[in-house]
Amino acid sequence: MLIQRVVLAAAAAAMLSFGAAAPAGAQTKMVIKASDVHPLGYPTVEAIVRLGKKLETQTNGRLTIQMYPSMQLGGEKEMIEQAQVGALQIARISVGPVGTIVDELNVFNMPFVFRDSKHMEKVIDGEIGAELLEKISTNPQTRLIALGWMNAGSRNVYNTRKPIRSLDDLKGLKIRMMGNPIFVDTMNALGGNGIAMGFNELYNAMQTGVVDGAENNPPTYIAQNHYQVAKYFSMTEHLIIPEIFVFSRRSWETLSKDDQALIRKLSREAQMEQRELWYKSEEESIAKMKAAGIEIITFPDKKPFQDAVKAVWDKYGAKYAQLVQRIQAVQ
Ligand code: GTR
Repeated sequence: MLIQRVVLAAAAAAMLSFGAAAPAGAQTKMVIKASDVHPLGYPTVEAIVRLGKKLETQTNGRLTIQMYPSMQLGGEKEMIEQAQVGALQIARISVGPVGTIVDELNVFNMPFVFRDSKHMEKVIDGEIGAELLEKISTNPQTRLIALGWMNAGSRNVYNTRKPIRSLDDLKGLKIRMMGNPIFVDTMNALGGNGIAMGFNELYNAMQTGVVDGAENNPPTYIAQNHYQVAKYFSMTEHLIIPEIFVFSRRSWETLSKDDQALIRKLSREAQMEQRELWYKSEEESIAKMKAAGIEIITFPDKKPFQDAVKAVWDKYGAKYAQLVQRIQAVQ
């Protein structure tokens, strides 16, 4: 509670100073606050830091990005709220929570919707990616401008109790999922017990046994020290969810058209550069997992998992059928 109040007070103060520094359309000096749940050096954080450096150079220091990493401004829900009121300018978040605001985005939150990471990249780089960014930016409820996508690999189940080698092993395990009913339903369909919870509460929840595990990509598992408490990692790859970075619409409207165009151009570059950082980080994280003695269980045949989530497709699939067809057609 106290922490929340402090964060909100800091956010309100920042909002005032941002508003004062940037009257509409003026080419004023501006410090753009960016936030991420991950630490400095993590691919998504680094991509925005690099974007900031380019922005600073190309505007002769007029526009700069100040990064608040490691959940300094709270979890993703809090980051979205702060960006909506203009207390934060750039929030790098998962598409998971965005789907609860703009339903079309949920197509990317469906289990096994992409064939692999490369397929997902083709989709986000192309027409569908552009359309979905536009949906976020033009939806009056979001109060956000969507700037670009990032790669977050695939999500895998890990837990503190035992190696999961089959669907049966998941039975009875409480697995934390991101706050979106699709994810809870997905975990339940896989046989586990899906529990929606903020990312900022997860480490403690695993440590104290409130949940038995979670699901995420290897870089998150390492960067957030989850491997220290949950030692069994199963490569289920049930979700491939891209990340997104958004700009506060309220702050965006105070930027000149030229500044907006420059930020858009650099965002596209960040989108393409981030994936190089991503693949490197994925490799390094898997090496660290092995060095830490983590048992990594792989599944050459994913069919049992794909069959298990049919219930999720039956429940939500029809809404996204057209988009899914277009996604599948992307080669
Ligand atoms: C990570 C992602 C975060 C956050 C987190 C989660 O992979 O980078 O943005 O969404 O997962 O599980 O909440």
